[in-house]
Amino acid sequence: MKKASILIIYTGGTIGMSRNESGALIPFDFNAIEQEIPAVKNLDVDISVHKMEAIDSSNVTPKRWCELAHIIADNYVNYNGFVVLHGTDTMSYTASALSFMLDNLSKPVIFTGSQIPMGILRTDGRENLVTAIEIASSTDEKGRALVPEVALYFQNCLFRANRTSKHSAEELSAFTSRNYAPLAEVGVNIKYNESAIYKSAPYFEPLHISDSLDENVIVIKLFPGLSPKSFRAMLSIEGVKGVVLETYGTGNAPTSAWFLDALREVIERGVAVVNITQCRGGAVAMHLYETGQQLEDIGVISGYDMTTEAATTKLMWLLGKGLTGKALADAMSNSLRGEMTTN
Ligand code: ASN
Repeated sequence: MKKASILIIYTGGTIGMSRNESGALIPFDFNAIEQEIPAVKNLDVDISVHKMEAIDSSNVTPKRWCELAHIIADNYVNYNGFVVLHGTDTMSYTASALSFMLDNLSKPVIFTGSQIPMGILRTDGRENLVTAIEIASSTDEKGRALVPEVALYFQNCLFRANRTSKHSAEELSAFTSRNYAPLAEVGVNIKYNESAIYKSAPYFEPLHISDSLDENVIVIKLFPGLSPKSFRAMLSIEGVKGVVLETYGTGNAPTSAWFLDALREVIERGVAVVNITQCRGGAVAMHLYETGQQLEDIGVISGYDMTTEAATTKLMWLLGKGLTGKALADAMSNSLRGEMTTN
């Protein structure tokens, strides 16, 4: 049987660091991956590496999401799967954006990285990388990819990427997916949770990328003490077309007139305001309390149980497609890539 071929796309982040002879951390040479990680040889997989300019993921912008989408599209027919090595800080944003931008995806795109550089003995990068490659190359008995979606592998768990957030700057299990079960759990064996895996496109449909993103989106996190002046200033930033409002609990916010009036005004001007909760787990249910109901009444869109990362990137993507009004609200409050729970 032909070996699976995997393209590793290296974008930077902590994982790509290794010690040189004098002990300093320098970017690791991913062309020599089998030298650095002998375990890769045992995987029975053909590996190629595409190196992007290595950056800390705090410097990632939507432009880079587009470059990444194009690299995947340009190489799509030649590989069985893709492993994207990315800094952890904004990995969930990039991976969420990619989940929307890659239409008809039927091959695995597995994001991973590390908390400790590859060149440090106790690195978590080695296991993350080797297992991500194994997952990206795993197929069923008919040769179809087991995980044909954008996923994120970290510390023994494979998650749907657009359900994840980085929750710890310290723990090696840096990511959580509080509102969706893992796609696989890794111990001695990799146990796939088949019913949780997203099967969007019929196998072998051509991939299509929709890469026009509208960056006129802002995120506002509510906190007791947010002043009318700062709230209005944020909402009146020139060109803003979309607001992700991080509210309390099940989507609650102050009932003060200044707050609701400011929101009503921007909504009447055509700005999309999406309500998501600041809580890591659970969902927005605006009808539950008066403090949420008032938001619903003025036309705030429910983001239900989406993460900030998914809501922000989805809003940029939908605005980039030119959606407005009801069409935008419908798309925003429905699951398009498994990013939110539907009953
Ligand atoms: N600052 C790094 C990054 O996101 C953190 C990491 O990769 N662990 O690029």
